[in-house]
Amino acid sequence: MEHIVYLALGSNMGNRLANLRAALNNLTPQMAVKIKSSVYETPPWGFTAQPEFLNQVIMAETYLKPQALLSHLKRLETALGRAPSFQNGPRLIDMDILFFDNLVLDTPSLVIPHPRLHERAFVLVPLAEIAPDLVHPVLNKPIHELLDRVDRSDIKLFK
Ligand code: PH2
Ligand code: MG
Ligand code: MG
Repeated sequence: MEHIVYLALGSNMGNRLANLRAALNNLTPQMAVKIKSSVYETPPWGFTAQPEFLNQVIMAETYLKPQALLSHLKRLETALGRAPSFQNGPRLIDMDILFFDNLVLDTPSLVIPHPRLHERAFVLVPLAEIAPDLVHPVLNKPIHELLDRVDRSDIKLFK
């Protein structure tokens, strides 16, 4: 069965744009990227003494199941050169699963929808660009409404 997934990508080390592009190019053949948001430059959230991030959200199709998708993304992050950091610390490339169909999953290794997506303008701004009417399966609110509740003033289009 084909699944629809939304991923958040982030990078704040090295050539950030090249890191996002390399990540997208390497998602295949396990995933087919269908829609890409613009790239945004965003102030670091959580741990602020680090460089600004580039963030992007994509929609893709995949036959992978959630746990296999997570393994695929982790393997790719490592292959692209990501070294261990600390929670919310700097990273060469980060790929997080936001949504997986309408699935609600809560396991020690994987929580779907991403548990903090509704608090993060750096996710909601690019997500609202490509899927404003998508309904969050736990909060039962469309993305554009979730976006209305956060401060998006420091999320800049990157060009
Ligand atoms: N990712 C984090 C922590 N903080 N801040 C921004 N702006 N963008 C991110 O992608 C990000 C972050 C942990 O993954
Ligand atoms: Mg992350
Ligand atoms: Mg991550």
